[in-house]
Amino acid sequence: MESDLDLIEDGVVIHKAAVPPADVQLVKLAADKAYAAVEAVGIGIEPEGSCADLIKHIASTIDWGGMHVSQALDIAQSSCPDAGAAFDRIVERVEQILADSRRRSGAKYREDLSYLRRHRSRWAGRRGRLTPVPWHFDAGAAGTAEWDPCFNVWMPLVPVGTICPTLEFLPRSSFHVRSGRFTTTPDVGFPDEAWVSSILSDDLRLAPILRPGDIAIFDHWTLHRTQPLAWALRTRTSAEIRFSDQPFQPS
Ligand SMILES: O=C(O)CCC(=O)C(=O)O
Ligand SMILES: [Fe+2]
Repeated sequence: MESDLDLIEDGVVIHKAAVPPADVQLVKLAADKAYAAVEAVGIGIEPEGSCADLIKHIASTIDWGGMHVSQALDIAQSSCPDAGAAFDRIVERVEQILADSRRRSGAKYREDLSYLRRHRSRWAGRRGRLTPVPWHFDAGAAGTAEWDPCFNVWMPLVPVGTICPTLEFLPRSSFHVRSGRFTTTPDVGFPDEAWVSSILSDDLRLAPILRPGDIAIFDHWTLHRTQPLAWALRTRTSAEIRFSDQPFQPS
């Protein structure tokens, strides 16, 4: 089921029940395993096995709450062997949805630009900290400008929009950027608050309530942020799966 927004015109579209919740659940199990392995390093437990170096590397960079989806699947491979195939099915399905939303052939999955991200609940205390992301354009903040056209398929692994933050979007912001109306747009990812307030005043904001299986697809010039919630009661894990017409070329 598709929302009445249009990806081309509005820069964001919501698809409910886009992918099977059972596949999302398998990816969530893998994510939970990978985060558990990485967080164990934080409390002094040495990782073992073939992914030990990878786990230690992620542990040293996990401050922002993220790791590559492919890294999580690798780490969890032995305990969740079906998660990789579940993720492949998800990618195949969203490539089709993306193609339909663009009314042209779909962009290709970019493993190198795709991440899991975890926000701690406020109750996590010393085990973690909240990692809300302020208003930004992925083109700058996620470094995807050079891969235009580029889309983020945002897929929460838990229900979001009530007790866990969803994303908040400014629909049509990509249209304004591309048509030059936002002339003060900095080409860096995070515009300053004053600039954001000046363009937000008369525009619709969208903070969709989503369940596992639902996705939000948005252009990398669509302004968005973590939904500000006074109380985030649960840890929220989500996948940001990026697609571009330009395939990744490993150097
Ligand atoms: O997880 C969040 O709240 C922010 C995610 C985000 O900005 C993104 O996926 O591009
Ligand atoms: Fe983003």
